Amino acid sequence: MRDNNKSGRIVRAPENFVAPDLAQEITRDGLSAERRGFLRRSFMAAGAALAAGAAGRAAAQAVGDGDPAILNLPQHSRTLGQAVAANPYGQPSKYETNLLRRESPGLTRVSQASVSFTPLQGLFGIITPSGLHFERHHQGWHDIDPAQHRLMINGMVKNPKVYTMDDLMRMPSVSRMHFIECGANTAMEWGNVAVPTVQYSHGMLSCSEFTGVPLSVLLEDCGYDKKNGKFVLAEGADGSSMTRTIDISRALDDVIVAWGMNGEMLRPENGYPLRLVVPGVQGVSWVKWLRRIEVGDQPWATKDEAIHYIDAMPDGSYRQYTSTQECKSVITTPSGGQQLLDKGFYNITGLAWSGRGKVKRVDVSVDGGRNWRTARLEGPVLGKCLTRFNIDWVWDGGPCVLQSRAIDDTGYVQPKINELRAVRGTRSIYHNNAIQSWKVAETGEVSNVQVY
Ligand SMILES: Nc1nc2c(c(=O)[nH]1)N[C@H]1C(S)=C(S)[C@@H](COP(=O)(O)O)O[C@H]1N2
Ligand SMILES: [Mo]
Repeated sequence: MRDNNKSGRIVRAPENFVAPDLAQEITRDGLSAERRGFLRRSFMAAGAALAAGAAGRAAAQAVGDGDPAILNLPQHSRTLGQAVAANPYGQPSKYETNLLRRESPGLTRVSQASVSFTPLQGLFGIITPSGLHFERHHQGWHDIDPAQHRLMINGMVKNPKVYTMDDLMRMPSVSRMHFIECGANTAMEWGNVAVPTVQYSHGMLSCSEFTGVPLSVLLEDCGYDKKNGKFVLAEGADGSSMTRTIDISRALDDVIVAWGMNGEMLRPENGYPLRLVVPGVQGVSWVKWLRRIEVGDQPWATKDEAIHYIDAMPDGSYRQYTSTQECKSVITTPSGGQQLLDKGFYNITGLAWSGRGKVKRVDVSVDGGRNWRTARLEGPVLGKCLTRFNIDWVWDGGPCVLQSRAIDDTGYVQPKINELRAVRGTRSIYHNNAIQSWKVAETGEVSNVQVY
């Protein structure tokens, strides 16, 4: 195994960057005992291990080794199980209770204006279970009575209208799978390594199937001013006065006024009964508890676009109205806080996405970016949606650095952290789409590092 320290500078997370209660969470975080076991059990069976290379030691036992868990008929094979509808709204197994969205202690002063992060390290495929969708509220969430909720469309329109939920749900609807990423995802990592796990570094990211009426249908219905209507403003019904400007070409393209998420109504935390879905655009524009759309001829310069959600540039200026989430990827297993239990075969897996279209290719390096191999993309590969990738790897037990690099169908290549810093500086909060590095130590411990 090469010593990566010779060419790349590897900076370990300084211990004091992890708040004490956060440090405590790392041990509880993400991996249940079962899932840790999964890392060990994911060694391939004998035949495949041979194909994967001589280093792969088959971890599964040969039949006849006498494992009592397979030789003895367990209680559940000999008794009557529970009745249907014992649990009318299904819940995860009691063995999976460690998989939770989590708040980063001390990140914000109050929990009503905060974030809970999706546990990416424990999820498969591309869909985020609705109960684990990340949350970002500026003024807390409400469970709004849909019978009382209204959507008004006004401004530069011939016929301003107020819609009830029933009115909206009678209209022709579409269902599409899209990711949502907060513009501040990975914000803590601009200057240095700051958080221990992928849940905290990348967990302001979720992906769902959303159902609703295209905004273009509603704008047509109200007779928007096709000559002078250049922008729309979306406004939420919570106390945060959340408002964002969206240009009309995007509004007419793929924006959805959505009530459905993963086959059921939106969860209250995610905007029930109505939210805007703005594919490829940072989360803040996905206005929740949507109550008003105004058509206008110029951007509104509201607080959430003039002084918040702006990019601090290295020359001291600020960039407003950045919206598209650039191409990005991250390895979710193995990732920070996880532990490889033995050398041998592993299937490295992660997520890639682009706010500009489809993911074309994902490369994976296990030597800190010197050599790259192309990963498998698991289907479906959809535009402005998460794409799951995986690649086989035989760990020889030596220290190494794992990275993924995504390329989208515009040809844009996800940058290294130092490349991004060269053009964006380090004072920024938003839009950090740099390549993520995970260091695997000889002990099998995986930690967050930055490799230049
Ligand atoms: N009305 C309203 N809409 C809102 C917000 C909010 O606080 N109020 N937060 C925004 C931000 S910053 C993000 S990242 C996304 C988060 O959506 P989620 O909570 O469903 O993950 O909602 C956006 N829409
Ligand atoms: Mo956000």
